[in-house]
Amino acid sequence: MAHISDEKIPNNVNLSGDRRLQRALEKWQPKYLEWWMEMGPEGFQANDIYLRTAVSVEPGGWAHFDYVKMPDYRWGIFLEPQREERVHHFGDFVGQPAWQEVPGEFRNMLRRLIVTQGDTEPASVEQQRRLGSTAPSLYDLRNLFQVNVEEGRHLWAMVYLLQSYFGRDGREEAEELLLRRSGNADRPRILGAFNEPTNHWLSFYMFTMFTDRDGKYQLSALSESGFDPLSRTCKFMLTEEAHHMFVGETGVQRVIDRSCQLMKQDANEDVRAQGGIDLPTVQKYLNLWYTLSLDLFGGEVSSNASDAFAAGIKGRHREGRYEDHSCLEATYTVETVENGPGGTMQITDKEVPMRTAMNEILRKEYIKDCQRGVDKWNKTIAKHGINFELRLPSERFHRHIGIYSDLNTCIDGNPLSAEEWEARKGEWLPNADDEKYIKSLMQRVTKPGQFAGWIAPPLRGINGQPFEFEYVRLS
Ligand code: BYC
Ligand code: FE
Ligand code: FE
Repeated sequence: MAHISDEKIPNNVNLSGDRRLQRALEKWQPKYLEWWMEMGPEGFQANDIYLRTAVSVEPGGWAHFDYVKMPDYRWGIFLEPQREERVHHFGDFVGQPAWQEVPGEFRNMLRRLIVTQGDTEPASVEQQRRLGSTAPSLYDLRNLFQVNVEEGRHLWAMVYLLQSYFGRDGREEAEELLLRRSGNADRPRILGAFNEPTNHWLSFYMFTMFTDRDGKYQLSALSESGFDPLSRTCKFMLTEEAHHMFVGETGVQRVIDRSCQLMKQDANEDVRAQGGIDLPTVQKYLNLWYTLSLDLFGGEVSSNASDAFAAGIKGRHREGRYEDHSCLEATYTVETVENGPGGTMQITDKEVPMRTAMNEILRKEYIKDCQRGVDKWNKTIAKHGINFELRLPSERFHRHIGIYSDLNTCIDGNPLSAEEWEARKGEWLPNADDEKYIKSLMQRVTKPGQFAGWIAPPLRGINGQPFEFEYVRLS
């Protein structure tokens, strides 16, 4: 069998000079392609798509645009260039040289973090695999596929770490990553949100807005890592993540824009009567995907998070901004939920060691970033002169992980009884009618430059092309 050449797998990890890695990847690559054909985008595998491919880490090198058939996409392995003098800059090993190999005592912790990260990448491709048949335009169809191939590359990035640094069990984990399936009862993906259906475009935009943004913060925390190969891999992944969040943020913004136009066209401001997505429904899908994504940060108080920080393996978002990089003495205030008198729930504040609160500290950064996006959406609504504001629900609302997981609350975070919750949840989360309505709108539009009636065109196209460019050649 021919050896994988640097031509076929663009990389900056000296693949052609590393026989062991080459052999491992040569075994894994056909299984990856099998997975891609079975679980990747349904249809369109033989079509030419106008895609961006990373061909080097040099400025400009990772943004090469051309028509490519997805199975021929050059999934490569790129790390930020190594800096010789890099040291641990938080945790218990501050000032010591960053690790270039996996230290034995932290091997399991590191493998678990890499596997968890790796698992989300193919999971998202699986969740999105049927969206192509209902794309609102060729522009959006192309963006979906761009996101999909890059999530595929993110899987390669984690597989590279497993195969290069973990020996046999790393290779086994790399195979397992191709065997779990999003939403499958017997072998589900690891984290909650990655088993939820994303089967229409409103959910897709909310997913790329909120769930890919979790990716940004998790990758950012891992890019601070004292395990240098992990840090360098995550830094490069972050450059691709920006486009995924752009797809989500502008996707929702275009839905809102269209919705506002339709409101003004109708005497009763009835958006659904005109085939649009009304703002209260947008709010419900925001509530759903935002809260599912909050869960991805883990428990507010976590000994795992504390251990990872202590080991210098997972830091905070932009760790350099903080003054105290040891956090051994510091505390952090979190809420606790306890049973109060007469079956009520009482919420009180509690001080916990700062290191155990690292999941919550990261989540708070994420929330700020989400709020910035929602503010932008609200500007679009205000520009139309419409009196409506979208907002982020309370952190306590609709949670399944952490201190609020047993608590029912309204969107403002005030406790509700189980009966009240059952009776009212359809006010805040998409109900069966909403789902049915949104799905009824999902009709594909295939002419270049045309868009479905429920979404406005983008302001500009991709890579300086006009939005009426033929982003996907359908014939
Ligand atoms: N669902 O100590 P705890 C992305 C588990 S997205 C199910 O509170 P810890 C992307 C947890 O594993 C970024 N289980 O939390 C986006 C633990 O299990 P064990 C993904 C959950 O350990 C879009 C137990 O509950 N990257 O890249 O600090 C498209 C107690 O947990 C969940 C990462 O997540 C959940 N939501 O874990 C494509 C980075 N949350 O040990 C891609 C790597 C927690 O008791 N992962 N559990 O069996 C991590 O950093 C951490 O594992 C977590 C938090 C963030 C998940
Ligand atoms: Fe990713
Ligand atoms: Fe992503």
